[in-house]
Amino acid sequence: MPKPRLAAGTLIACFTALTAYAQGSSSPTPAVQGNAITKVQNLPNGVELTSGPTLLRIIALRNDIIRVRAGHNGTLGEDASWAVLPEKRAASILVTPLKTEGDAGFSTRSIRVAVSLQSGELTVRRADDTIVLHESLPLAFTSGGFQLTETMPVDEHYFGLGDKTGPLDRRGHAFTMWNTDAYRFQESTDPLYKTIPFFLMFRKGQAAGVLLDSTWRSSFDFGVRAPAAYTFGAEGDNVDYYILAGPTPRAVVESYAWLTGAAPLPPRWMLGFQQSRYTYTPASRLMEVAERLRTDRIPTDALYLDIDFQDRNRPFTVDTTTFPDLKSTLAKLSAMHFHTVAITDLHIASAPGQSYAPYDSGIAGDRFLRQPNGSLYVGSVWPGPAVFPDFTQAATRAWWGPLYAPFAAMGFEGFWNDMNEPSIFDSPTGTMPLDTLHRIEEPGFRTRTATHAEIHNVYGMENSRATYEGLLKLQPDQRPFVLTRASYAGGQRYAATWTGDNSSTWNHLRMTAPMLKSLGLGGFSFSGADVGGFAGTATADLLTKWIEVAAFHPIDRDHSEKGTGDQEPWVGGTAQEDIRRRFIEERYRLMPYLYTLAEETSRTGMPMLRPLFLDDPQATTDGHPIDIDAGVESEFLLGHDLLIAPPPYPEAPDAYTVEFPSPHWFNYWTGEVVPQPPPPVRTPNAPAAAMDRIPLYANVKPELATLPVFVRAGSILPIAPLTQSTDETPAGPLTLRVYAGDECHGSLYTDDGKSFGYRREEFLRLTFRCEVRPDGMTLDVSPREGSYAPWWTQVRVEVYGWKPAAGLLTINGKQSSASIQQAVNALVFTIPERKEGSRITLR
Ligand code: NBV
Repeated sequence: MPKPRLAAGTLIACFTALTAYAQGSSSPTPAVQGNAITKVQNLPNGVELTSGPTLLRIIALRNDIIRVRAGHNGTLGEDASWAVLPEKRAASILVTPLKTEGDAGFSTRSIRVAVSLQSGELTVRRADDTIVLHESLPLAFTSGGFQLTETMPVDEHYFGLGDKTGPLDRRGHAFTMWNTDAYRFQESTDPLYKTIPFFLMFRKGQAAGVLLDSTWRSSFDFGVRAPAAYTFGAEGDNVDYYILAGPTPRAVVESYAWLTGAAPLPPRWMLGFQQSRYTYTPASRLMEVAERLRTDRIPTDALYLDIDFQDRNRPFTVDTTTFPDLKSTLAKLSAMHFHTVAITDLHIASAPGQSYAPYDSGIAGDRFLRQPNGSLYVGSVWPGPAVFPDFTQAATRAWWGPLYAPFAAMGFEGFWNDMNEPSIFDSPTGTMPLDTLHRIEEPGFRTRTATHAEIHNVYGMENSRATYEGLLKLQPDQRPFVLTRASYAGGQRYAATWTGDNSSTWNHLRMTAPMLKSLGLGGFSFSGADVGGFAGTATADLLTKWIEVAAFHPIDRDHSEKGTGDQEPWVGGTAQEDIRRRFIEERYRLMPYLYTLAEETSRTGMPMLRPLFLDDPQATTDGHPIDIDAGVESEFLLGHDLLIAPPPYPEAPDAYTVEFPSPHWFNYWTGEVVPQPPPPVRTPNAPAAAMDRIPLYANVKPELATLPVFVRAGSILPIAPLTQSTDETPAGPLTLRVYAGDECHGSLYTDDGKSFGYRREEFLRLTFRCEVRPDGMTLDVSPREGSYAPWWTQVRVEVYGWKPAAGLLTINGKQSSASIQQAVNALVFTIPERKEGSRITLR
């Protein structure tokens, strides 16, 4: 290969930039002779390098996404993945080989990939020369595994890794990925239920991402072992990771969805309030709860049946003594507009000769995991001794799916896959032995036997996949609802999730925001935490505040453990219930906005619940992510437009500061503009300098009955009349709340909420724009897109933050006689819905 020459100044500039990047790293680029590159082969889409026994291949899937693979015996590992879609792994673009002395690599339109020939270290830069990632040590193979070591700039912050507790910013913390039944987890418990080995780096307003595609036990250390380096690696030796160059956090999240797939559009009822308990039994208790929800007018969509509805805890059975006629119970609930979800754990009771169909058919088809000596693996869980389906075989999943047929026919509309880490009671590790054998028989994979050490982290995901795909086969035109506890990267394609067995404490309420933000960054937009807490009994105030906050979570499910006090919305008296009802009602009014967000997730991967930096990476003047400021961790965005700001310590009566990621906001409840604050008070918690770096803040005094919610200026929110379930057609006009501001816009997506008709154009999409001009305000409602007819015939428009001089309203060029009413902080008028769209002018 000809060695291209570059001006010496360029090399010096690069070195200086790297040193500045590390800022404090004692040895930014140690020369490790042993890792010198001995062979370089440029490929049309990347480069292949050899260093001793190590083979490294870096290819560009897109201008902004590269895949890095390495093997240490002169070959690469198997090119297969449970997380990354096959067509994405096969994507490639043409690259330009690097012409920098001392480096091998390539450039695309967006990035430059360079591997030092001397040390083997990889550096990825964006076209603007900012550094995406820079190895401070070359890739190292350890016994059976590998580790990557990257320079950790002092002002870089790390987000993601999915199901994790602790501060949203992972800097200064280390984590393990090993799916674990973490009953009663606490703030520093690690690992938890899911493995999402994907994180974002954020520095000076720019973001990038890394997906480590390894199902083996993996670890991530952001400066714990070495203060100037972050490391990640896994126990398996197949090095396979992706670097996503951003540079916006939104681009990183969308790239991750491009690689692993976005969560499919859920049935609309998933977004309603859900009531659960371990367990509503007997049937009369379930009906009592259902009836009370309706008589107390607590809008609700879903009810759950936990393990005690089954015969001796055996999955896919019914305890007919407590549920003598489950079919008619479910029919009654359905007539009351409830959707009932059944738990179906994956451990199948080991019950030979007992006519237990899942066991018998599984044995007949050889569907269960075996030990190295060939005998079945049996572990004790809820049903006692149990066997475990071998979900990494397509044939096992095809066997599992039909087990749902009688339950779907009975009237269950959703299914819940619990305990699928998998959790085993009689094992010292809480899970099955690492040498338990799984069989991979799967399109896209080499057919082979793998140990549990390799499959453990993907086992729960393949369980939920079997459920999802099985339901799709049984009911091809019904969107499945599957809730899973364990999963892996990409698992969002099959199931929604929740944060597992939290506790009924104020601290656990506080932990919900960072946990759900992190899950959302990792593809799991449809997530929730047990409202009121699972373990323990919530006090009335805690349950109230939790219901308030969770009204703005993607999944809003009240759930509690066996043996704890009641936790339904009426518990604690009518004063508390009235507050709780108000918030659940508000969720239902916001349903058009929520459903529009869910559709956005399914199209782009953008999570419904977001950290503030995701939409506003440039919020702060010094480029730090606003979410790391004290107290801001509890705030979250619901979509681009709503900011929810619970107290950072929700039980404390102290006033607190809400920070906003952009300068103009309205109070959601009153429609008032959030005023520019007086000059900051210099207290230790809110030093003036910190406040100077953010666009806007407000001081709030917490109260039990209120929750600060704000709307971004320039939003248009679609709101519906209140219903008691999403099955009900709202009666009355659609409301558009227009909050005057720059780039004023909004949208609405709807469809039948349950079928795949939307793939056949049976949806309705509208976009709204408003503009304030010197001579008045215009509001444009786009023509209808899609063939689905709206439920409204009129649109009620509420305008906040702007007043007309003359009070004249023109609709599509004609002066309207419709009256403009002055409500508190808003102008209100009603216009007819029109298929062709409308232009409204206010003067
Ligand atoms: O099935 C019972 C529970 C369930 O309610 C909970 O949500 C799961 O996370 N399950 C765990 C097993 C027992 C936990 C003590």
